[in-house]
Order: sequence, then C-alpha cells, then structure tokens
Amino acid sequence: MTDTICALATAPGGAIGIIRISGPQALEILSHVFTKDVSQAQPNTIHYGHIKDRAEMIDEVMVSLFRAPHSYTGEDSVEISCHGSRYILNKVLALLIENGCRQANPGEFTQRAFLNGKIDLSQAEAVADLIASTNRATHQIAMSQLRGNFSSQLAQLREQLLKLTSLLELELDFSDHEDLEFADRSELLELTKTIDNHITRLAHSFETGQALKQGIPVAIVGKTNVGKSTLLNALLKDDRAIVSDIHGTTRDTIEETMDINGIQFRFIDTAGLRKTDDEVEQIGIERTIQKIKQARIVIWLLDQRPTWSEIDEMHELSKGKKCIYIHNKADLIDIHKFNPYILPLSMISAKTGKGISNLKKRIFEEAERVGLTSNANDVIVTNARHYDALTRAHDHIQRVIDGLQMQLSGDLLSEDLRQALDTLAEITGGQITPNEVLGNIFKNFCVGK
Ligand SMILES: Nc1nc2c(ncn2[C@@H]2O[C@H](COP(=O)(O)OP(=O)(O)OP(=O)(O)O)[C@@H](O)[C@H]2O)c(=O)[nH]1
Ligand SMILES: [Mg+2]
Repeated sequence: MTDTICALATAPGGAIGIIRISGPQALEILSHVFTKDVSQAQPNTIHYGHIKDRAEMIDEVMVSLFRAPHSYTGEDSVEISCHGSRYILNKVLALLIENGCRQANPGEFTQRAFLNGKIDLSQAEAVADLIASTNRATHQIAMSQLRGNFSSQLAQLREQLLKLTSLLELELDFSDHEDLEFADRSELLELTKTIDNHITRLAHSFETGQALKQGIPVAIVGKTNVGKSTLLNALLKDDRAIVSDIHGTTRDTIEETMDINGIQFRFIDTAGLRKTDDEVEQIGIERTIQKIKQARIVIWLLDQRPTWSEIDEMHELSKGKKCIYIHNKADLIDIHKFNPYILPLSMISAKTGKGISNLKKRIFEEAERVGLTSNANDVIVTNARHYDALTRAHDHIQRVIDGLQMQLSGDLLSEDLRQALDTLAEITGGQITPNEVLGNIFKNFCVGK
C-alpha cells in the first residue's frame, strides 16, 4: 500500500461533494493543488483555501487532515469538501491523479482500514451494511456489528476453543503416565457442547437476519373476493393491486415492502383460494400455497363465517406459521346480529380503513413474539459468508462431540478443533485471507468508501 488513492466519497448531485485521499503522499499531493502548503500541518485540523490548477482557481474548499494511524484507513488522509458541481469534482479528481494519486477501487478505503488493523473483516462488511441500511432494524444490526459485538462473541468462542485444545493436548502429553488424571472427559464434553450451542445460535440468527434485511414475509390469503388486494392497498396506502368484485381477480402474487415501527415487512397479496378449472388461476393458487410456506406470518382474511372443514383446511395449509385471522368488510356487518366465530379474530374494513392501524400493531407484535425484531446490542448474522463459516465450524465441533462420546483420543480430535478455529477466524479475517476472498467482499462497496 505504497500508493496514494483518491475518490469521490459522496453521491453526485448534492451541494457539497467530498473527495477523499489516503496514502503516504496524501498531504504532499494535496499541497501541490492547494493554495496552502499543508504537508507539515498538524493532524486533525481543517484548512480553508482554494484548489488550483496552476494559475487557475478551481474551487473554494475546506480540507480536513488526518495523520496515520489516527484516520479511517490508518494512513495519512485528507477530505476535501468542494462545491458539488460535477465539473469541479471531476476536475479536482483529475488534478489529484495528475499529481500522483491513483483512482481508488470500490471499498478500497475500508479495505485499507482492515489491512491496517483498524477494523476486522466482519466490521468492514458492517460498514457496507450500514450504508445500505434502510430501516431501524438493519441499521441496528449493522451498528452492533460495526461496534464489534459480533467480533467479541467470536473472540470468546476462540478462547473457549483454545482452552479445549490445550486441555486435550495436556491429556496427550501425559498419556504415558497412567496414574495421572487429567481433565474429566465429561467436563470437556460439556464445554464443547456450550461452544456448539453458541455457534448454532449465531447460525440460526441468519434466518432472522435475512427476514429483517429483505422484509419479514407476511402472506395475505383467503378465499376469492374477501378483500385481500383491498387490504394490501390499505396497508400500503397506495393503489397497488387491482381490486374488483369479480372472483379470482388476482392471479400472480404481488409483493411490497413497508416499514412498521422501524421493521421492514414484505406483504404478499395472493390469488384467492377456490376450486377452479381455469388453468391460469390454478397456477396462481399453487403460488399462493408456495407463499404461505415461505411466509413468517400469515393473515387469513375472511368475509363470512368459515365451516369446520374450512377451518381445518386453513390450519393444514399454514401449519407452523404465525397466523392472524381477520374478518373483513366490517362495514357490512350489523355487530349486534353477528355470530362470533370459533376462531379468535378481529374485525376490519379494508375499504374504509377501520381497524387497519390496530392490525399493523398486531403484525408488529407477532413479529416480536417470534423473535423477528432486534435490539441495539443483538448479534444477528446477516451475511451469507459468515453463515457459511458458522455452519462449517458447527460441523467440526459436532465431530469433536461425537469423538468425545466415542472416547477417541485427543490427537484424533485436535484436527477438527483446529479446523473449527480456522473457520471462525475466516469471519474476522484473523487468518490470512486470500486475495480473491478480499476482492469479492470489497467489490460490492461503493467507490469512495
Ligand atoms: N364493503 C366492503 N367491501 C369491501 C371491503 N374490502 C374489499 N371490498 C370489496 O370486495 C371486492 C373484492 O375485493 P378484492 O380486494 O379485489 O378481493 P380479493 O380478496 O383480492 O379477491 P381476489 O383477488 O379475487 O381473490 C371489491 O369489490 C372490494 O371493493 C370492505 O372492507 N368493505
Ligand atoms: Mg385480489
């Protein structure tokens, strides 16, 4: 990392555009194009001046100076706040390149922060997640990961694995001394199981992480014409789906995301369930059944009292799902004459909007109940690379558990232990990380980060 890199760090079109420079020559190169020589200036200072191309003034700017190792990248760095004109920004970048900078690759500043030991790999990935976060939940997860909560849990697992390794090694070193007794094997087994539980818990959080990232899937299902599409529109406050009194209006599924209390939900309007000879409608109904399977929460919408066999059918189709039973078209019901259902359910009118805000509250509470919301310090795995490593570490630990139970000797277990350690180290980049892995991680970053 002997070269000095530069890039535009802000999205084009704003009033201000920030250009970042990082590397050993950062301050010298800036001084070539700035009205003031800042090559010997104090770190953590801001300077007013002009960017110039020989005699021509390009822009009036503020520059912030940072010195290694106290900067984002851990190198000497500069941030130039220019006016946000595309012409100015391109001109300043061209000037910097002309004076010895190289245009940065996507994520290269963060990659340097990682290589200089400012953050570990999972924290670097959290930076990208933070930039991509669109709601409170994904923001909180990324923040927690960036602050090192995940890293410290991994460090704790590493410590326990090392302890286990040393206990097994001790057993090996003194295995000739039959009269000496070492760590009780059942204690080793307990420790291994504790480690495995922790790894499994982290791996399982991936499903929650995915749901929070992509929106918790909520399927709106029921018979034809009960008002599913009207409900989707009412939830979104948007005329998204076609509504008509013709049975079987919705054929394909319609998905839209929406925020409730900072959690993203993905509502899925589906084709109404009924017996039909229409081939296209039949395909739609099959999709409805697929969507029920993929959903975390199922809203069963009704507009009349269901029969026992219909109730059985609903239970059968949505087995294992969180179900919310709702009676729609409350505006058509004379509440005094209404015969209550066998199912516990609430009333709404998708058409008038009555009961919709209560329904939203209820949906949020159901998500909370199944552990789909997040708190500031929760560690929730959202990254497929991390999930993959955790799953592999779990497999190795599982083999250690089996081995301990079969009374295998320590040397037969140590290989799997070492593999588990290496696999977990891949997450934080503690092991030497191959270039292609690094390339894959950082290529999805924006330039300038
Ligand atoms: N009075 C009243 N009518 C409603 C209400 N909700 C929906 N409707 C009407 O019921 C009819 C069917 O509504 P849709 O939303 O298309 O029903 P759907 O369940 O999506 O129907 P399919 O797509 O055919 O399965 C339309 O004429 C709506 O205007 C309501 O709360 N009250
Ligand atoms: Mg519909």
